[in-house]
Amino acid sequence: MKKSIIFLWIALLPFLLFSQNKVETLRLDDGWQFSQTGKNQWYDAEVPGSVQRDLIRHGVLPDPYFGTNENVVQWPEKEDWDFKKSFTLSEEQLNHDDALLFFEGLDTHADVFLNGSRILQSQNMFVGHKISVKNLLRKGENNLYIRFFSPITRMLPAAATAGFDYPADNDHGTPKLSVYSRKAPYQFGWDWGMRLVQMGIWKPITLTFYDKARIDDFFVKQTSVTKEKAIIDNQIEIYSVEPQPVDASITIEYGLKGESQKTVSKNIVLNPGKNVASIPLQIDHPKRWMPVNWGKPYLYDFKAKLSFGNQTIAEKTGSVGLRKVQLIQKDDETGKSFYFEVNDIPLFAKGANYIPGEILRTQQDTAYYQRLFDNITSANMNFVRVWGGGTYEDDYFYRLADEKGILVWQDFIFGCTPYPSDDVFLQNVREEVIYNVKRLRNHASLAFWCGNNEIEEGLRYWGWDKRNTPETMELWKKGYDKTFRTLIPDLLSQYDGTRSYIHGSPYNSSWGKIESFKSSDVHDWGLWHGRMPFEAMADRLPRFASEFGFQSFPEMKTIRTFANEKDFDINSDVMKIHQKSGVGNVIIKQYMDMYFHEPKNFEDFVYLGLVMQGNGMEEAVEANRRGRPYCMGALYWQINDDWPVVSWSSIDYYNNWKAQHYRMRDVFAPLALGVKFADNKLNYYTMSDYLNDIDNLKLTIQVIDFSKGVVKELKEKVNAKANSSQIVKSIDVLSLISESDKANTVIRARLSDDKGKTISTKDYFFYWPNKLNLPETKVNTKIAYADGKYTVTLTSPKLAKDVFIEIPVLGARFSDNFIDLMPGEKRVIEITSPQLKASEKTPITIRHIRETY
Ligand code: NHV
Repeated sequence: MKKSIIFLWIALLPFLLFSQNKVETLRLDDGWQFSQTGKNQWYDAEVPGSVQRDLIRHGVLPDPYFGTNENVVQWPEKEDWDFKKSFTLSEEQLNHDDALLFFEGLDTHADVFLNGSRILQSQNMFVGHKISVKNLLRKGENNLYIRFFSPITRMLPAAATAGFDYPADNDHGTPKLSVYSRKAPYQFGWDWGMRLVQMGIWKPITLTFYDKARIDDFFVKQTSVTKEKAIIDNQIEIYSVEPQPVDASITIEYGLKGESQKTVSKNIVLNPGKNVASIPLQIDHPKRWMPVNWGKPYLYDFKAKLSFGNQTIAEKTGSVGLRKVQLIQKDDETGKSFYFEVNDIPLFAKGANYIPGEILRTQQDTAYYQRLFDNITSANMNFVRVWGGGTYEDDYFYRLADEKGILVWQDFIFGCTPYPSDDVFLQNVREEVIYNVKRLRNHASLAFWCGNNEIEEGLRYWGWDKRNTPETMELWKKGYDKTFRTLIPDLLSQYDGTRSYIHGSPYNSSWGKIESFKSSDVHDWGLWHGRMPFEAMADRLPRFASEFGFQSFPEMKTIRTFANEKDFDINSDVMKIHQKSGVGNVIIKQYMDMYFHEPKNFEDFVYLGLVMQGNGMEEAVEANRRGRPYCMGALYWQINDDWPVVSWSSIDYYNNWKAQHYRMRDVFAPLALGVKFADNKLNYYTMSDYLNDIDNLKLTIQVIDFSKGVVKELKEKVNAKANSSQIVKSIDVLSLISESDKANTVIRARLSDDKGKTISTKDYFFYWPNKLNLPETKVNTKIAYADGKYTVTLTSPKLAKDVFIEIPVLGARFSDNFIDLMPGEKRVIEITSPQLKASEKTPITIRHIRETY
């Protein structure tokens, strides 16, 4: 298990750069021990980490993912846990004016003691704590002790006195306690998540010695950004430990990364304690941060320096992209728009919902985030939603988004249930909002804030009123307004003031009420939960699709990591524990009956499910993208998993792309072909994100018989209009083939540039596989083996549909997969992984649809 080091960068930043002032920061992550309270049986702890993560590491708990082990790893949630550590300090260190202990994150209910004094009572895992401890420290050995209280036993009295149960259906515990703690909801279970209610030090701890004053916060507030001018207010929060008011100066150094820097300075008087300073500046003709495909995500370096005379006391830096992002909700002739403008240009949002990447959350290291963003950009996304059932993300997440030109939709961490709204609870929420808004507000990628996931939709439409009294419903509705319509937006205008906000997602719609689609983002669960066919999605366009998705099993090599051959049955205990949606397997089977011949066995079932999810979701996403400008976004549910499980993800826990991720890459391409079949016509679309028109493109349309190959070909010159979707060619199908040929014909369209290079291809089948006359055929493979890369050449005399290439190496990357191989066509697929060795010739297997029945 790797240790996350990314926090260090942020924590140390103010101090690393000016050793002349002898600021010294110690990391207090090493040498921790932990024990169950009262047991006095101490184990080494990894910090950041969690009790459960450490118990697994020490073999006290088994691998929680394997078999039915989830059942036997639950007991630690009901116990309290103690953590202790000693550290040594020198006289010199104690001679500094102040010592600041910084707990970046404690999960969740904890009392913290230092040398005999209780210095902190933590009750919110999302809030970091800075505590001045100079008076408590001593030369030689110092002792820290943290008692973590079970969130279960701690919150039982709350549930016992509430007078009602919260409808937190995703919380797999009884009673449902997740709502009472400000703690990642998904730890309590979700419909794709195992339950592991953790405790522990989940972010780093540092101790910083400094003199005179420190910079606590540096907000580069973008008051206005246009092509001509960026107007910026630098807001700096300083804490002075000088006993008297003192003269000081602040200098802001700023400029494009790597280029010469300008400065502005201001003299100030620092009073003892907290001070705030504001330094405005203007940048003419800024190089604006642009999302991916629209230009470069330019970043400026900003540095705030605090000086006494000519001695620099403290510094803080920020990497800032100058841009304007707005959510446009305007009444129009069809309802109310819901789209984002970036630098005044409407953007079609392409992307996915992101859940925490690990149930053992602290395992997410820099490599994890790099891989995630590689998966995001490789699939041609420009948007990602950090969904409200998980956590606010680590700074590094947003930094990568800044650097790659990806926009982030940020939910506050509330989802799918009402929450308490008493004063004590709301005070806790207030601290959390302030802390996280301040932590994240400099990021260019952070596009906007959303209060929560689906709470209002639940209050209005999920039947909670049938299970609860009118008084309870009233309490929840009032509580909703207090939290999401008053408290959070008020804090945002105070602490951000540059971003759009909606109280919740969906904003004002429900998937059962098609009328509501006209004026809101929509979580359209008509597909899947509503059991509507994929085809229906084209007729249910929302203004912005912020959730919709379809489940699949992960591929066999992932299943083999947690199940044995004897468990390969959807009704086995092992498979059932890895399917958290009560209706999941029934729905998968129902859809499969609609679209495929019954598969021969479990492995074929798994394979067909992947194909169904991939092709079906491509159809749904494409409908959204063709549907712009009415519909301006497609964020599917969900990109990732937090353990190996059956879920709606497009990439499984072990980083294997499911069919869906390849299809998302195709349909999200900056310039992609789309096709809609209606009234026996095929309407071809260019769907372009580029900001310039592209002329002189060639559209080639081939009519391909499953056995005979190409029987007809048409060529056409077309243009792709900038930042839009438009029909470029309409074809009468009966001019190409007869009605009866539809079952054995595929129409392949190819868009190429003036040099003949393929930009996008689109295969159109008139039916799903159970209505097609797929020929029996054998796919021939030739494999060239090299270290790190296998190259597979595939051919087939007849159509082989949805060819799946498998290799038993977790996380191996394929240049393409789940492909249609046309009669006589040759396709070359590269498989890459550091684990591949030329000498080993790891076996590759091939599957296609006709072989499954
Ligand atoms: O079920 C898949 C996902 C969830 O994992 C996640 O919470 O926000 N999902 C489904 C829905 N929302 C979300 C909406 N679900 C329903 C609403 C009303 C009736 C049935 C299902 C995500």
